[in-house]
Amino acid sequence: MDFDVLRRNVLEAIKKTQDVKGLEQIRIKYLGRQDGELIKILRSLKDLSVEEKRKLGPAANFLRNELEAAFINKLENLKLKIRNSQSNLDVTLPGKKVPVGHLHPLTLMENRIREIFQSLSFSVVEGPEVESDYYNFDALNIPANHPARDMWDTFWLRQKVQSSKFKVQSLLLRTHTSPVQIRYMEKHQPPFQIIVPGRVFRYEATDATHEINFHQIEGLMVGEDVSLANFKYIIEEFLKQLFGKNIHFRFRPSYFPFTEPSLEVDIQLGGKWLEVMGAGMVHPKVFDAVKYNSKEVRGFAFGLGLERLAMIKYKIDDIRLFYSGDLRFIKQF
Ligand code: FA5
Repeated sequence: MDFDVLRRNVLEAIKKTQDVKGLEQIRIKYLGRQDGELIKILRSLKDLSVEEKRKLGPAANFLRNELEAAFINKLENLKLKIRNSQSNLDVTLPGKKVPVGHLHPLTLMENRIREIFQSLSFSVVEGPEVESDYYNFDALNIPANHPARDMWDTFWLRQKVQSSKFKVQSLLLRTHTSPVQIRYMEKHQPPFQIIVPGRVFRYEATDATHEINFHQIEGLMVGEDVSLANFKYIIEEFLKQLFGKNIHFRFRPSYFPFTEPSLEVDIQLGGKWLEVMGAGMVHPKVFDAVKYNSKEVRGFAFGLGLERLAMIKYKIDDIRLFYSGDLRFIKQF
């Protein structure tokens, strides 16, 4: 058969067919590997003379490529038509909801606490998570070998630092936000009132109310006439704004080396008292460490547990849920 005739026939057939099945039949008829018309021609080439082969061989290959491309092209067109005919676009249907991310309950809680204290004229200050033992302990009246160091199980770092102010300092992951009190007082003069939100770390066994990695918000108010009565007023105001007027809480005497007197605040959760905050009047030795005149200034300090307050607010009975990464938990907030 003449190449031109074959070419015309095939292209004509491709053009006419309107479905994938028919197209496939045409492909098998002309380009099929077993008995396709073109294959038959290619096979018959072997009986020709070398000269004829040279002439017809490339022409036959060229034709095969051209026809194959025409088939593929037609197939794509047919598929597109099918897809278009199937998409019954109904513009009156409601749109698909785009999933929007949201804040972690601890972030929500921290934002709310910042808001309340800012409304009470407190400024927000931050400090480093890797601390030296001077700021985490010594300056807070907890010297090396003092038994009170056992109150905070510590993650120590191997690395040490040397500075002009101190000889060699051991480094640790801060066990509370209280070291930022010292850092702030070294650089500022009273009166002031600050809060310090931040992440803290303790090398202790975890359970429903204890994590090794959690958050505290430190508070510090220093001035000439600051008293424990001021502390009680601020904390009552804070707790009422956070939880509402009917919140049950209690102040309980306690001990911290950097406050005197010291106390703790508990809130009821599921019939039990949950400790949410340590506090007290700043110890004169702490003022000495930052070179304040401890006879002239007074202040109160507190450190509250962010997770514990979020547990009460959102009625969560296990602290470990905050860090579980479980979306079923997170999506509820
Ligand atoms: C302190 O860390 C003191 N720095 C608080 C303080 C500041 C006292 C200023 C006086 C003046 P304490 O170890 O009790 O204290 O921790 C304070 C709060 O952090 C606790 O009341 C509790 O709410 C929370 N907390 C303590 N340990 C954990 C833990 N493992 N997991 C979760 N929350 C904890």
